[in-house]
Amino acid sequence: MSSELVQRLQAIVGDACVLTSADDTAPYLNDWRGNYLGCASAVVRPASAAEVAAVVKLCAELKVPIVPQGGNTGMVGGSVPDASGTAIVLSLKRMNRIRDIDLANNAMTVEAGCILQAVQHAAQENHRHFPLSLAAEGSCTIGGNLSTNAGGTSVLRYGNARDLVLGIEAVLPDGRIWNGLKALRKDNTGYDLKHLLMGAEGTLGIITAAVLKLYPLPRSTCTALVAVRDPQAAVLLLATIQAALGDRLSGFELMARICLDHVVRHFPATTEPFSAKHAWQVLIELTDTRKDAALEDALGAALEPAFDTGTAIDAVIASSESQAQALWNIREHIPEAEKLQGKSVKHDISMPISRIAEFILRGDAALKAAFPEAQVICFGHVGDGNLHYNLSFPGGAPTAGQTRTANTIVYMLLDELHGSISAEHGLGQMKRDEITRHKPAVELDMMRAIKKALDPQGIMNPGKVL
Ligand code: FAD
Ligand code: 2HG
Ligand code: ZN
Repeated sequence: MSSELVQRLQAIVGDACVLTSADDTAPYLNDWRGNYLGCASAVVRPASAAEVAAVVKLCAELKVPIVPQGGNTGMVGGSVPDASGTAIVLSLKRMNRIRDIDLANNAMTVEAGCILQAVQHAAQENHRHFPLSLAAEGSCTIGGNLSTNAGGTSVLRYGNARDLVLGIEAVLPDGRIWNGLKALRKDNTGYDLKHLLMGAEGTLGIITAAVLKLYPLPRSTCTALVAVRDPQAAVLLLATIQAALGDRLSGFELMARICLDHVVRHFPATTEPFSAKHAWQVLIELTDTRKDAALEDALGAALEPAFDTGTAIDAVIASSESQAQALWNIREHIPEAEKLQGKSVKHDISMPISRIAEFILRGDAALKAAFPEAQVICFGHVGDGNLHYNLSFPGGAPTAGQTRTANTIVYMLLDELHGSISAEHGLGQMKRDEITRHKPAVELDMMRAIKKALDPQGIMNPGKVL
């Protein structure tokens, strides 16, 4: 069977694009965090939607599971096969063409394997802005971004990945190509099917291309780091800045002191932004499409009352692009610094913004009681109610028992605060019982019905999400 599969895959994509040796396949079989190690009968690298369709048709005929993969930067093991070796990994990386840019329609059609940064640059070269932005943008692909409905650092102004899409093209689990590449801003002709494929983490089909929305290019930017009294002060400051500056606020990122400690320790080129070590800080970004928008003055004025009330206690406003980049570097290096520090338990969670301070207060106390030796690494997209609330154990990697207890503490608190156990990274290989315990039964029933209808054989990324 295996050699029949390999030969027939070779006939579709060519011998060089079916990888089977251990050396060739290794980079596709583990994840960025080093948490999951899988096995596959082959890694297949098609170059077109027609080739993807032929591969999927073959796998449907032979009942071979398919794990779609983009840049393999996911945080939850969604792009890694299980250890059985029965699946193939279908890498979209060769499908990296920008098919079309329609400036009058502010839209760009790209293939799924385009690297996010290449998409941003293509937009910029055409005097447009593609706003999705995350630290993995040099390696993640647009197909992976849409399949995880990625968030990142400009969601509060522009929305999640799914909000940036007008249409998609996808290969369904039976091998049919669905051409949904309409570039329409209004289309109420029944169910909006593209939204089923987005955020499905490759369990309902393979996204092969997308029509993305483009925005006017920002011409003024102001970046600042503001030390705040505590998380409640960060939330108050968010409201103050939003009231004063509206949608010119494009980024609002919270960082606990420990995040800076890790970045400074592991990236020695980093300079401390303040002379004092503050417990909490927010990175603020303002943008405007006008050239001389005087954003620094506007931010200074908005911060004044915050300093008067003690909400804000210190601030640096970048006076050059390189200073702004240095501030962003601190924020963007947090995941890597955390990884260099050792394995951690990650919680990518969301809650109403109004409950963030309460969550941190109660979560910290409960985790401290359960694990006096552990440290909470708290940072994230406060403007979206999305925290990265990770736990690191000085003794080394957390045990399965520690992970489960930490998850229980965090997830129970989130249930009480009407939050979510996965805000932007997806579910991937998260424990099934942990997922089902925190989702209403009727929601799970609808998800299972959709999966069964689209993928009755269960070959698309099995064991993920559901
Ligand atoms: P992969 O990791 O290859 O795949 C992710 C999932 O999508 C898997 O389930 C896979 O099967 C599926 N998939 C991939 N391509 C397709 C396709 N074409 N069709 C169908 N299914 C597909 N995420 C955020 O949301 N916000 C952040 O701020 C953020 N920051 C990060 C910073 C770092 C340093 C790192 C390493 C990761 C970060 N991530 C972040 C997580 C990750 O980068 C995103 O989830 C990204 O969207 C994944 O893209 P990818 O191409 O690497 O997908
Ligand atoms: C970020 O916002 C990413 O930097 C990664 O979503 C979060 O490493 C994490 O926990
Ligand atoms: Zn994030």
